[in-house]
Amino acid sequence: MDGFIREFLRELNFGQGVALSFSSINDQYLALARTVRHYLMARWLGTLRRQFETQAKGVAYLSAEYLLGRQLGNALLATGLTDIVEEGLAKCGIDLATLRAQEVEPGLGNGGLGRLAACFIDSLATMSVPCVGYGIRYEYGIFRQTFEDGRQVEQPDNWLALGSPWEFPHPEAAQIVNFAGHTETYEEDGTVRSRWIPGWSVQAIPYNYMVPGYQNGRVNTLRLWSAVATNAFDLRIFNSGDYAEAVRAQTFAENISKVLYPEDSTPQGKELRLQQQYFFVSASIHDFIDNVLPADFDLTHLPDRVIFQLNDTHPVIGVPELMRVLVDEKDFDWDDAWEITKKCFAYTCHTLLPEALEVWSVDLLGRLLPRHLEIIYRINDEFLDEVRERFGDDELRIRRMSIIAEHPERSVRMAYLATVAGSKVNGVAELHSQLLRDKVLPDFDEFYPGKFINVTNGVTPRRFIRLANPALSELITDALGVGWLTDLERLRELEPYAEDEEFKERFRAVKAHNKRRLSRVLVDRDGTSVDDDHLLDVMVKRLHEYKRQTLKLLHIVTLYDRITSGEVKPADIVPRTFIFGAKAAPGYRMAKEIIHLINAVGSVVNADPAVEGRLKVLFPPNYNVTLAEKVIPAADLSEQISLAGKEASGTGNMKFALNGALTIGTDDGANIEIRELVGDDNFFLFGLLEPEVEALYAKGYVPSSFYESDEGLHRAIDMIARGTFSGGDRGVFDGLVSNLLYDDRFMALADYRAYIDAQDEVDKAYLDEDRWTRSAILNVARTGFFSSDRSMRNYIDRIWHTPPSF
Ligand code: 26Q
Repeated sequence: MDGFIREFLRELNFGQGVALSFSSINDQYLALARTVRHYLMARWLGTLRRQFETQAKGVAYLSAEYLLGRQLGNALLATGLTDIVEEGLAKCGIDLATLRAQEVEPGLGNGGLGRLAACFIDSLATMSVPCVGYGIRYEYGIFRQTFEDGRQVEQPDNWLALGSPWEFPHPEAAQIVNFAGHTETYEEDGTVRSRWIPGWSVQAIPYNYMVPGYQNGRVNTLRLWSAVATNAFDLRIFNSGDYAEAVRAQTFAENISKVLYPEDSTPQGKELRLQQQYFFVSASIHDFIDNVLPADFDLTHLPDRVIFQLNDTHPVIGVPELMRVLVDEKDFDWDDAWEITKKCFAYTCHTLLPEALEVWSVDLLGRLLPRHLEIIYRINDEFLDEVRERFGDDELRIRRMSIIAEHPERSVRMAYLATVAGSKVNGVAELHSQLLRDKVLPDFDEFYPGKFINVTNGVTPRRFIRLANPALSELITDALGVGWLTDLERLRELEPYAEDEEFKERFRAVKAHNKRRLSRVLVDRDGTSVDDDHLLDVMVKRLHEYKRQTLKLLHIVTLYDRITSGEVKPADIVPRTFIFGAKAAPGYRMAKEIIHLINAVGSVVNADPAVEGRLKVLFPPNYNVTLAEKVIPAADLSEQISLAGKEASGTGNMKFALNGALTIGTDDGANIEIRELVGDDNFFLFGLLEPEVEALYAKGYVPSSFYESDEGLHRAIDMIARGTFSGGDRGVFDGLVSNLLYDDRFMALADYRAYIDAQDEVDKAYLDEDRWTRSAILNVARTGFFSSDRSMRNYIDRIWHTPPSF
């Protein structure tokens, strides 16, 4: 410990340049972070050296998003230093928790997909699998959400402002990334070849981040790229004497990594977004070839050394990029290059919504990346030749399967390109993978037997159990001993404890403790609180119509109606606190209206004395990983209520179950697998099944008929329409109400009655404390499957073939 104190004070004095007595919390936090990273440095260098020596095959995970969450706690956990640091700081009169709270989380992702990437790289490091994560160092991550009069207002996320002690810039390892210009043909040895004369370029500067394995001596690397102007970029302009223009040119280049796009569905096809994608993918592929492989490496053997995993279609432009490198730069024959490329990529799909499938207009792509468009055309021509060979001139099939769509404008279907190029295509939960094969890409499934597989998502138990829920972790360790954190199926051994009175009592005490902890956090950040004796009912996830936050609202409004109409006495209802956490894409109007309504309902319900405090609606702004770590361990009930067939997997659902919340959920995504594991008695299932949803669409869904025939629903919608939550103003939520009555694409009204009935069952179950605790324990005991270590094992065995290294 004295060693730690010495190191810490050294960092404070010599790194930060302040004396302890004059240091700010931020000084202390930065010094501590740097001290802790020193402890990881030897492992990091060792990992890099051994990686170079063994030349083992590794994963290059390509993801436009990494939603990492705070780093300090995880680094302390990985090194096993937490206790020493806590005591050492205390001797200096410093509270570790205060310093941890000082860290601004890197919010370099929107939600599930970005957080999944963070969980995966954690698991790979913990399992000693060689992996480098590649992505973008956005200067501004996901916006900070505030509310003004209940409406969402976005603020820039200036996460780098107070310093970022976890990153290591390497300007000497910069890559050049080219854009635009034109292609030209030329002849060489009697063959006609094409080359790219780019129009402009930027520099990609890598910033390395440590990805420590859990107490295993391994530290992998996350390499995020930042864009800066090249010297050539502005030199010409400088020399022409136009200083202002030259500076403007720099700004143009640096825009590329400036900000994370806050849409997580219905991508807009913006040029800057395509620039971002190509920017990080091109830099990453070149980086791997230049810096990870030895200098004399024969790229024929590239598939023995790397698999590029495509996290959704965002990095798919890497496919024509690798082809271009091999054919144009390394003089490979096209067919040989294609054989190599096909073995080097695999693709994970994360959606089922047609509007979320990425397409780029040929016009835009051809302007920004003319050579890549040529390559895509050739890949498509040869692919369609193969299709013709198999199926004859089935013109409809050819049109359906073409990587190039003709309508509504000529464009590149990125998911098709990824499917044609990928050695494997995986969905993220059983149902999702099935629907992917049957509904989204059936022609491809027929054409490529065995290419489509499922790998159900997972979450890292290090962050989402051990760090987020120390009290539960201690209880588990008391029962099972150590080792479960890297072998999560061992949670099964908790099953007998579901009948153990003393364990149950302690389990309840853990939940109560976590609720109080959350309450303190909410008091500090928003001046709200959670009552000890309330059922804590939580819905936290991006705001999207398919996720159906409005269905949750209709439940709350119905409970409120039961009280205000006198149907039930407040004393007779099970007291509940509802917590919402959700960001809406800034341009998604309906989502923003739903946010407004949640806040409006909260204001009215929370302030109405008739409710007698038995219902409370909280919507802490700016839900992020940091808040998730406090909310999830406190929850009693997890809301996973998407329309069946729309949520690819969900990963929040797994985190809640692992922390002993019961799920109320539809037959969708990974909910299905959770329910199969925990058992019907320990899960509140409701709602239409996916085939029933399809059938209802097919026969013609009329939402208003549900409104007409269900009195509770009628009353709830009328309350909203009448202005109960908008000071009597009927106009405020008109768009939302009309949408529900006349469109309701995601069938909230069709599932309303089943949902309300299921919620009434929840109330009954909660009143039986013993039964509830038993179910909650069984949720923990039976969901070890959802460790991202298991997901990674599946990827390794079935897609990557990258065994653990050392
Ligand atoms: C694409 C192009 C342009 C701009 C933005 C985007 C974009 C960005 C993010 C598109 C989609 C996303 C994120 C999608 C996402 O988070 N999907 C979720 O992935 C989880 C992990 O697999 C699943 O659990 C969720 O079901 C799925 O919704």
